[in-house]
Amino acid sequence: MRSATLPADHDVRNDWSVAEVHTLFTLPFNDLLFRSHALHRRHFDPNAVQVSTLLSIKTGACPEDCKYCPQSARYRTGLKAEKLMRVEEVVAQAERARDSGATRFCMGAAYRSPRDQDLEQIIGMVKAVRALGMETCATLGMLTQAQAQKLADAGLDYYNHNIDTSAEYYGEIITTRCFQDRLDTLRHVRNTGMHVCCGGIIGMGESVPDRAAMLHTLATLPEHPESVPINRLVQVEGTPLSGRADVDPFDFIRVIAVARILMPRSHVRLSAGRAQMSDEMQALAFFAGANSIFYGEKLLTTENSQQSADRRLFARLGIHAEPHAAVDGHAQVNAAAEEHEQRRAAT
Ligand code: SAM
Ligand code: DTB
Ligand code: SF4
Repeated sequence: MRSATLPADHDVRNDWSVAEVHTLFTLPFNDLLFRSHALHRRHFDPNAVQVSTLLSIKTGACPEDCKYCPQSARYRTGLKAEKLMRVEEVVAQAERARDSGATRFCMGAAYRSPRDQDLEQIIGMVKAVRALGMETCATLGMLTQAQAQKLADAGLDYYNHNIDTSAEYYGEIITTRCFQDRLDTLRHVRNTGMHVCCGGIIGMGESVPDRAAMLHTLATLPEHPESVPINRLVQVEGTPLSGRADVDPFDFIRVIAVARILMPRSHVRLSAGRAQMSDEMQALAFFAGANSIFYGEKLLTTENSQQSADRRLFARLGIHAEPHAAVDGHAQVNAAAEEHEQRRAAT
């Protein structure tokens, strides 16, 4: 372990080797969690979790063939397709989310890539949601450099674009685009200075080396994504991936812990799949380093944990919602972690 006297910036590396990441996955569970939790405390208030709400602003009828996704037009899941929402409807939903305690609002659209005329409408949403004082995130599929720039100019804080799995396993899950397409969009987003939100899905039949390779790709990008969603596959009947055995909960927690160690200053989000997790499993995920959740009745098209259950869980664990990091997410979060350490030292 690194010495506690080293500056916290020393923990941030972009030169991880695949072998190092593999080694982390083979650590005994307690050793891995001890290490990830220690790092988590150095960089964040360990009792604060960011609360984010998701909204599907354009649902279903997607031309892509992602085998996990209920929104692909190729699978019969019974999902009703819906056109791009109007700006006023989106703002009303964002207000509701803000009033129930969310500080961040993520708008998702089932596109391979957005049409320029739709992007104009979405830009209207970004501006209006930002005006409510919320952090904004959008996930709209592949973007050209010019499209990414338009979103950045509109003030979008984060763009979500997941790599989902390893480069090696990608072709087993999606055939209508390739891994490099994802990396290209991520580069376009990064070039604009927007924050990057990028993670993946666990439970699609991938191997542990695939999980290690996925996290290795994220942790060796020129800059770590500021937000790293780790989804547990939500199995939707009619999609090719439904009916699989669930991932072992401890194996899922290992992914959270390794993500925390590799990207110590990023928010690691315990994303899809919480509705199927016990409170104990979620508590372990927070201990391992997860510090962001989706809060609200729905994810995009599937059920999320009940809001009342989340409020009870936070109260039982003494967790509070992280305040909105308006200007520089990292700087504010580090300040919060320092404050927490001072409070702890004083008691
Ligand atoms: N169409 C855009 C794209 O693919 O980038 C944006 C929306 S897409 C639904 C956003 C992400 O949701 C996917 O990259 C995937 O990681 C996640 N996702 C979709 N279906 C899921 C499922 N059944 N279980 C877990 N995560 C899922
Ligand atoms: C992410 O990584 N997970 C979210 C968000 N980013 C867009 C989406 C989860 C979707 C789960 C399946 C559904 O509700 O359709
Ligand atoms: Fe379309 Fe995105 Fe679903 Fe893939 S994950 S089918 S691109 S909505």
